[in-house]
Amino acid sequence: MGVVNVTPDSFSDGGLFLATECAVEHAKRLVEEGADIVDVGGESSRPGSDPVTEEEELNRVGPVVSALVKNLHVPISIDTYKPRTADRCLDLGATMVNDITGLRYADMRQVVARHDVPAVIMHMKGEPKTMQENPSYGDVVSDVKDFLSRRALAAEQSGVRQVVIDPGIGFGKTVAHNMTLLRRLSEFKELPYPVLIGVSRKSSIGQITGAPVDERLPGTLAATAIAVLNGADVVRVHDVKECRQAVQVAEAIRSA
Ligand code: HH2
Repeated sequence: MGVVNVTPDSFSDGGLFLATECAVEHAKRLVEEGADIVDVGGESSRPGSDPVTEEEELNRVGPVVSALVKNLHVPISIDTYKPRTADRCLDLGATMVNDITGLRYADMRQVVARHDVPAVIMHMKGEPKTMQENPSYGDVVSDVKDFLSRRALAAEQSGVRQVVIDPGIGFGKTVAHNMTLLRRLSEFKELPYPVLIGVSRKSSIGQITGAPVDERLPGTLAATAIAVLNGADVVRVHDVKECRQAVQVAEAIRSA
């Protein structure tokens, strides 16, 4: 899954693809490099970020989704927790919803069910503005797994038929929590859903290595390969070409 952030403030590529044409060109490149899904987002969720209005979010992502649906042959996912944004983008031809709040809102569950599309249910403790203020867990893997299991069940009860789960690396978690989730990722495979991981360029990699955000590709490749080895079915990344190769090698090792 290749990331297209149509935002002025995303942590690693904010402002780069704010103009529709830039976002579309970028998405085309990601597909040429091997992305099987393109994930379009219009609101940054980096720690400390402020939400944007539904109107602003739709103004950013609507034209991009329209253009991508016409120009690309891969599924377009919409990275939003706002039901109206999701509904409109699905009307425009997107075929997947990526919800960092884990389909918390009943309206969103209904939108996903009505369009009968897959949804990513991600774990986040708190909300982006405050989530990194001293997050704590009993056992992080059990707690996150319980949350995902409950949310997936609620989604299914609302008529959602295809759920993908995501432990939410960096969303209300310390470096130790994130590393534990990656090391014990195979435990999430006990649930009957595909697993998605987004670790690309994240601050944990910076905290471990000291690398600034634009120099975190080697760390991203290591974490991505290990996630795949431990069972990740989908990886959400910025550097598709490089990650694709890491995924191919990790998959070959996993199935050897
Ligand atoms: N991470 C980000 C955004 N959306 N969705 C899922 N399912 N999993 C993730 O790990 C995830 C996500 C944050 O990364 P990015 O989009 O690059 O940054 P920003 O939120 O600043 O736009």
